[in-house]
Amino acid sequence: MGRRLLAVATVMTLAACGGDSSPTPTSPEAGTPNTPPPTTPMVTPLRRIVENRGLRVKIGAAAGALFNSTDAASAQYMTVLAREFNVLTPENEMKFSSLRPSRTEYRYARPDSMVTWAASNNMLVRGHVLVWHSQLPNWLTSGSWTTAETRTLMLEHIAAVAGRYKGKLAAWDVVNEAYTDGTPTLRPGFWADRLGRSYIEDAFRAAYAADSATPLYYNDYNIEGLGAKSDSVYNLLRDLKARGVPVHGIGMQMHLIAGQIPTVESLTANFARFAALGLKIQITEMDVRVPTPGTAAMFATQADNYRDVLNVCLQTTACDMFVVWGVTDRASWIPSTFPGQGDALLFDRDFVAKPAYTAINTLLSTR
Ligand code: 9MR
Repeated sequence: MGRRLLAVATVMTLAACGGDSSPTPTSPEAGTPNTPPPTTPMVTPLRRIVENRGLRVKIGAAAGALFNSTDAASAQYMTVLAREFNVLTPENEMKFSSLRPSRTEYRYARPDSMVTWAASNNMLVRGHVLVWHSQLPNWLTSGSWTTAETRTLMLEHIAAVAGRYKGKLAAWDVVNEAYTDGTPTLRPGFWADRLGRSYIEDAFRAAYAADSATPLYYNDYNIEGLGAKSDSVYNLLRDLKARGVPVHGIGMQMHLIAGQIPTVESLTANFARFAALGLKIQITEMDVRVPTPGTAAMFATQADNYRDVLNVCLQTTACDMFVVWGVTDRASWIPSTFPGQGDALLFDRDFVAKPAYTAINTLLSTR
């Protein structure tokens, strides 16, 4: 698919540069401030390109277990996260099961620390996620709730969590993955089974009531190109918009397989039809998995795929954010979910920038 940038074959060289306006990064592990870290690319970091050039599209990463942890790689992780990205999405920390060990207890310490750290690093935060069928606590899923009680549980969760972060987020994923794959219908699950399809609009209205200033997103996967599932989501959002439900954007997760992504034409046409509904578009969880260990050829294909998707976003006025689902191949959801696959991110296990990094850095630099 598409042209291949010459640059993608070259793994980034290993010296410091830091970019026009950013200080020369130093490695927290290197000990001596004048010793550049071994994996700092000799290019302007992604966020600095975006900021220096005033590009519309912000560039982000999901932050997960390595964020401020005791893991030996955490310091380097934090350095790369702050250096390269100006958006942070908590990978799991704002999910129902993470936040609420019981109906009355809320554990905000870790997501709060991410929001505070992001602000101090001049980064935006995407809130993820208010209503999803997955990562729900046992006290909730094993309870025998009436329909009315279930609805109250959903609404009180949204009011509390969206209220907590009111004014602090750049977006909320309000409803996540409401449609099945294959022949897309409403996905069965805790909320849908008890509340039916109306839970979707009720969730958006409740999020708006709690925080009317933050753009509210529907987020899903396998909806990036034209197809039966994106048709279903398109019809849902068209209906919600027509009835005045406060939904402002569509999150295209973009969990892709190298070499098997939708065509640029399909992505472009699909983005255009959602934009025509008056919706913003954000790429919310991009990764491009390869069979592991990845080969140079697969990483070149992966780089093409990253570049093509970013380019569609750059060319679609409504698309204003490009978020990757993790920082380093050292920490990704993929190997445990798809054994034998992984290496899907921009930095390898040692935080060395991969051809995919070079491809998007070059694209941003030449836009
Ligand atoms: O990356 C997340 C992983 O650590 C969790 O174990 C998993 C639980 O289902 O969720 C992963 O993130 C998902 C995201 O919240 C929604 N879209 C799909 C992502 C990958 O599964």
